[in-house]
Amino acid sequence: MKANIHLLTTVSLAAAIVAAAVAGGGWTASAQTSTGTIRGRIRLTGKSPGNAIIRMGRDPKCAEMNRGKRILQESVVTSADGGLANVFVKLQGKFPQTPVPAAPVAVDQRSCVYIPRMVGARVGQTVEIKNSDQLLHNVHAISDLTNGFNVGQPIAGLVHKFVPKAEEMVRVKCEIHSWMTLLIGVVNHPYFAVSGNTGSFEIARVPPGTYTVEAWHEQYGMLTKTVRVAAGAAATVDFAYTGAEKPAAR
Ligand SMILES: [Cu+2]
Repeated sequence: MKANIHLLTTVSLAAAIVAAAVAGGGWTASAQTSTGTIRGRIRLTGKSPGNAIIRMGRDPKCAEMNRGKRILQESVVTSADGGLANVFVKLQGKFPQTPVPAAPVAVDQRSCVYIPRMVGARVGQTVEIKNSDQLLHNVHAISDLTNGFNVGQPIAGLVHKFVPKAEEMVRVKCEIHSWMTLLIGVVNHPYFAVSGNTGSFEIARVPPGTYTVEAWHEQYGMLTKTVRVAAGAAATVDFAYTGAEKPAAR
């Protein structure tokens, strides 16, 4: 009987340590060994269609800020060996609630483009959209759910704080400068990433299990793959778009 009580205490203590690690949201030793990592690379196997030159003449102030530069859309951004950037990767499904990061996701409007073009945010996490240009931008979020808003930012330094309420890919545009596009992937859990300039991505601290990984690109839409994540290990999931995929609806 005494042994049983001792065992119960030990188990409770272990559970408490795990709970504390999760609540803290930090990268602790126990989180490293009790969870796994998903790494991968996204490629465009077909020829890149290239990106259109942005004609900023509609707003002379934008044209002036970019004088002498050739500013391209970033619809299909590839590296020399075919890595595809700005692909939103996430795990499908529901997960136990974890704390939403206190740090905001920052987006800038600078020289009449959004920087970066794609970000990810948790439901309930603040997204700060700043205007660094001394001119009027209009920030218009298009949502099928409850993430929509439409605000004007007439001067430099203004920051619009937006707290997404529902999981969705939110497209943000500027009604004044039609070429401006921002994509905010809103997710209910922390298991998401945006592919970088080499097409690589990493999702850390994933609870062990089998998942469907979803990749979404604004021109080529969605691809999915199944992955098995083991504690203390890294699983690899690569995606390849041919370039013949139909444009995504949003
Ligand atoms: Cu604008």
